[in-house]
Amino acid sequence: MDRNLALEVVRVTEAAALASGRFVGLGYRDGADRAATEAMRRTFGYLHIRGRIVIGEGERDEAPMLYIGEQVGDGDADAPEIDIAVDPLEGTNLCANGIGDALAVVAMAEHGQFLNAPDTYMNKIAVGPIARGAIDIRRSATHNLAAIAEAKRVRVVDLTAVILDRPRHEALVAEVRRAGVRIRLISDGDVGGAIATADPATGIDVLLGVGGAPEGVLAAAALRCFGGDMQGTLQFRNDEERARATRMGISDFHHIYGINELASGDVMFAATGVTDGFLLRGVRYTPTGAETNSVVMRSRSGTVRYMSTRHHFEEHPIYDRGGKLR
Ligand code: VTB
Repeated sequence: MDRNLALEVVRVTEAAALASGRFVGLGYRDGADRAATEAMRRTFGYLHIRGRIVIGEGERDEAPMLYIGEQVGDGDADAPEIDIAVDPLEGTNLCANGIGDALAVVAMAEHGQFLNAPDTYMNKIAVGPIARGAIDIRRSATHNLAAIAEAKRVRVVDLTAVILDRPRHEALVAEVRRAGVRIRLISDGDVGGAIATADPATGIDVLLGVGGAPEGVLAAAALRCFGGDMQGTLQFRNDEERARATRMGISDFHHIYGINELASGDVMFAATGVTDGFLLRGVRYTPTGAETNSVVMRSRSGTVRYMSTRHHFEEHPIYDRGGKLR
C-alpha cells in the first residue's frame, strides 16, 4: 500500500464529518448518517484504489451505500486492491444529540487483512501501548485491571475505564467499581472509547464491555497504529446472527480474537471529529468554510498525525444539510 494513501484517505473522513457536522444536535439520526455516508462514498471516488468495503453500513440488501462488498475508488486497472472498513458516522446518536465523540472513521488494509466481522456484538478489552500484553479477556475485569495498573506503574484506583452505558453492563460496572476503578460511562461510540486508551492526555486507561463487532475491527485498526492492544469475542443474540456469521466464514463462535486477527498487516486509519471528543475536536463552521480536526496513522511506521484542516467553501464544494456538493 502506498504510504501516501494515508494522507489521501483523510479527505474521505473530513468530507463525512463536514457533511454530518451540519446535523449536530438536530435530533435527526437518519439524516446525519445519510449525509456522512453519501459524502464519504463520493469522496472515495477520488482515491486511486480498487477498494472493497468489508466493514460498512450493512449488507447489500439493507444499505444503499457503502454496503459490504461495494467497490469504491477510481477502480483503475493499475490501482492497488484495498479492503476498507468504514463507519461514516460512529455515534449517530451522539451527533443527533450534540454529544461528544461522534467520529467519521475509515481503516484500510491490503486484501484479506480485516476480520469480516458480522453485525453482531463483541465483548472487548482495549488498552494503549503501555499496557500492551497485559490483557487477557478470559480473565475477570478485576484481574485485567490489576494487570493494567501494574503495567502502567499506577495503583488500580488510579485507573479510569470507559464502558458503554447499557443494562447488559450492570455486573461489569459493579465489578469495576468494587475494584475502585473510576468509570466514564458513554452513551455510544466505543471506537472513540477504545482509541482514547492510547493517548495519555485523555486520562482513559481501558475500554471494557460489549459493543458492535464491526466497531471492534475499526478500534483494532486504530490501536494497531498506536501500538495498543485489544482482544474480542463475538457475542450472538440469536440463531439468525449465528447463521450470518457462518455465511461470513466464521466457524468457531468462541474464538478469542487478538488485535492482529481483527486487523493484520499494514493498516491505515483515519478519523475526523464530528463533535468534540476525547481525542479530536468537532467540526467548526467559519465565515468562509469550516475547520476539521483529524488523526491519520499507519501501523507499519507507527506514525500518528494530528491534522487541523481549514476548508474554504468558495474554492471547494460546500457541504449542506442534504450532504450535497454544490
Ligand atoms: C457500540 C457503539 C456504537 O453501538 O458499538 C454500540 O460504538 C453497540 O450497540 O456507537 P448497542 O447500541 O446495541 O449497545 C453504537 O452505540 C451505535 O452504533
